[in-house]
Amino acid sequence: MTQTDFIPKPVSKTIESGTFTWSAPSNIALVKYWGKKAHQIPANPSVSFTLNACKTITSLSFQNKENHNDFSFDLLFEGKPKEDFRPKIEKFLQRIETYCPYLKQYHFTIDTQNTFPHSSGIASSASGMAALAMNVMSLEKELYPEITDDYFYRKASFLARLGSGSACRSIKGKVVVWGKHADIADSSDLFGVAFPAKIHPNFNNYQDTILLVDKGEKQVSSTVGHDLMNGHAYAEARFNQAQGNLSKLKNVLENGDIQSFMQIVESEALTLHAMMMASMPYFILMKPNTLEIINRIWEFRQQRNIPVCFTLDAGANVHVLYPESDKVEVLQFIQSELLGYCQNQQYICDEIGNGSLLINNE
Ligand code: 2P0
Repeated sequence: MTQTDFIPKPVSKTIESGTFTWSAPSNIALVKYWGKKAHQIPANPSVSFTLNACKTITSLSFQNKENHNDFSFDLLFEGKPKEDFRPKIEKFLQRIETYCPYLKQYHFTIDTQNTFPHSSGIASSASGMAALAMNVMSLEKELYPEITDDYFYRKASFLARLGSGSACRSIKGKVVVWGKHADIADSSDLFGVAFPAKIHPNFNNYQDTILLVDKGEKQVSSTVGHDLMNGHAYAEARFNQAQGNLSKLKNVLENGDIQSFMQIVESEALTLHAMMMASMPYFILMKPNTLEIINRIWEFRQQRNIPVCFTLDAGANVHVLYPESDKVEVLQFIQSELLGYCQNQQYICDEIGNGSLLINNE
């Protein structure tokens, strides 16, 4: 598919008003997206586990309006006006306008909330943009009832990507690949696709306990971080490495080799941060407690022979990944040895989930 396939024919129908509500989860990348080309095209393919508990719930109400010249919307966060989010939403609407030419016909009220604590250091852009894209597609489905389910979800991922790259991996599927890769059928730089092969039962309900090490504002936005991969000394080697790691991880997800899984995932996390440290300007998003936790995880793994590993996002928080069968022991370890390194001892128990969900359609 190409991007022109997502431009609809002129709409023949108008709807007066309505409301949809969708939830969309966050996701955690195993092979990381870090570096992009124009129009939110990734420099390398990535793959993520879809999360379940950490999500954004967004309602979109729409009303037909007289003037069709401008975007018009009110923005609420947890029911209260939130002007800070306006520029991001305005930019999103501008980016998707070609693909959703009907948007200027309506006034929107967007009301959004997250299930995870405010400023927890967990990025809400993935779940937030995914939930908004699902709502837009619900409106599109009203206007074009003939669109197929496949098109509906593909285009939702395509739109979400234009809002925030990683958001395209929060639409549908437990494991999602975004970015063209020779080993993944139907993979595309334009949208995420559900992992096409059967995933080994070792990864069923895989656990992700998120340790909140630092809940402060990030010193560097992800968008700036991505841009710093342009002209980065190690960029080409990194993009090639990600291609190779995705091939390896594809086999691992099919054959259930958790030792190799841990090796690839931890190497990806550390490489992501190594890229940040080696960019110009350089920056460090890990905190001393991030390293303490990593060392404790390695000690525990060696002493107890339990396959627990970590990954990192673009921040100081640590995602602790482990099989469901080891949940009791690992949670005991986290509670007794790792919570002291978390801000206010805060953590979130999450696990692999299925993607976005329609909550309400009026
Ligand atoms: C990822 N991250 O694959 C990588 C790993 C963070 C670390 O994608 O500029 O919010 O909106 O496309 O998607 C975070 O960057 O950036 C991210 P934009 P995004 O999940």
